[in-house]
Amino acid sequence: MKIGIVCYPTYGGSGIVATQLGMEMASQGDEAHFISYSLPAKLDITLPNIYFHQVNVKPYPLFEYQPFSLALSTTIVNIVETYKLDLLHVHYAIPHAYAAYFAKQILKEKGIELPVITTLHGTDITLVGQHPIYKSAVEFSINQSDYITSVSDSLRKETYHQFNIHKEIEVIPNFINNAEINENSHCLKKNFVSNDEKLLVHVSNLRKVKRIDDVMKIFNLVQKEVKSKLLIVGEGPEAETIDRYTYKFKLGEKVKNFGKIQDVQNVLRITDLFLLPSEQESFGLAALEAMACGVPVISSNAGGITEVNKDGYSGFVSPIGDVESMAKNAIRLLKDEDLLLKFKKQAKNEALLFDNSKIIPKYKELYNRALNQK
Ligand code: GMT
Repeated sequence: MKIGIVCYPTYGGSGIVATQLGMEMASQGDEAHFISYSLPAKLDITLPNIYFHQVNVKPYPLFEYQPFSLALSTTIVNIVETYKLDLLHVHYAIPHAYAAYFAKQILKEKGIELPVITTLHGTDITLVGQHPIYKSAVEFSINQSDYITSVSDSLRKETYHQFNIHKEIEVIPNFINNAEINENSHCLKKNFVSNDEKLLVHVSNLRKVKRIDDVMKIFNLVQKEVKSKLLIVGEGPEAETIDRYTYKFKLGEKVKNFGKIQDVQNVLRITDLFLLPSEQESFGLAALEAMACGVPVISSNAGGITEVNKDGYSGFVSPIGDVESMAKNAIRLLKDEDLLLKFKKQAKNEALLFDNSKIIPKYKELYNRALNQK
C-alpha cells in the first residue's frame, strides 16, 4: 500500500515513532511518503520505498505568520493525487489532523476518497491542545479523522476527559526494535566514570514538563550516597536549569551535558539508571529506549509512564515531584549490585513487550481496515 505520513521532523517522540513505523512498512514492501517541513531526523532517505515531500511555506510581506496548515493541506492533496496514495496517517493532532481534514474534503470534491488516521502523542492533548485558541479546532479535527489512535491508555482516557470526542480511540503503544540494540559499546563507559562509579542519565527535549530541576535534585541526593555522575542528552529551554543547579549544588564535573546527539542508544548502553521525573508523559519513549538497552528507570507516575515502567520490576515509580522517594529508590538500586543487575535484566524483558514485531502488526491491521472501508 501507499501511505502518506505527516509528522514533525524533530527529535521528539512523535516524529521518531512516525519515522520508525514508516521505515518498517517500507522495509516490508509498502511505500512510505513522509510529508513534513524538513527531513525527519531519523529518516534514512536512501532506503527503498521511502519518499520525502517537503512542505514549502512561501514568505509573503503581508503575512506576519505563514499559513502553514494551508500549505500542508495543499501539499497532502498534491502528493495524494501524484502518487495515488491509499491512506494518510498523521502523527500529533496539531495542526496535522486539521490540515488532513481539509485535504480530505478537497480530494472528495475531486472524487478521491482518502482515509485519515490520527495518532495522538501527548502534548497535542494534554498541553498545547488545551489552549483556548486551539481547542475547538483540535476537537473538531480529531472527530473528523476516520480512525484515532493514542499511544497509551492514559492518553486515551485523558482525551475523552478533556475533549468531546464521539469516536472510538484505539490504543496502540509505542514500540522499539530490540534486535537493533547493539550490546558492544560498554568500553565507552571508562571515558566518563571510574570502575567504582555509577552513571545516571536523562534524555529529553528539556522542556518544563520534564522537570529538569527534579532531575538535578534527585542526582544531588544520589551523589551524596553513591559515587556517581549524571549525563544529560537533549536540547531545550530548560538547559539553563542544569547549569543553575550544577552551580547551586556544587556538582561541577559530575554533570555532563551532551546536548543533542544522533546515537542516543550508544550513551544509554553505558549507563546504570535512567531518570524521568516528568510532570506529564503520555508514554515515555525515552524510558522504553533506556529499558531496551538494559537500563532501569526511576520515574514519576505521570500519565502513561506506569504503562511502560513497571514499579518494582523495570524500575521504580514515585509521585510527581517526590524527589526524596525517587532518590531513595535510585540509591537502593545503585548500592546493591545484585538488585541492579536483576532490574537491568527485568527492564530489558519489559521492553520486549513493546517490540516492533508485536506493535507494528497492530498498525498494519488498522491500515488494512481503513483500506477495506474505502
Ligand atoms: O516529550 C515530548 O515533549 C515530545 C513529544 C512529541 O510529541 O514528540 O512526546 C510525546 O510523544 C511521545 C511519543 O508518542 C511520548 O513518548 C511522550 O511521552 C510524549 N510527551 C508527553 O506527553 C510530554
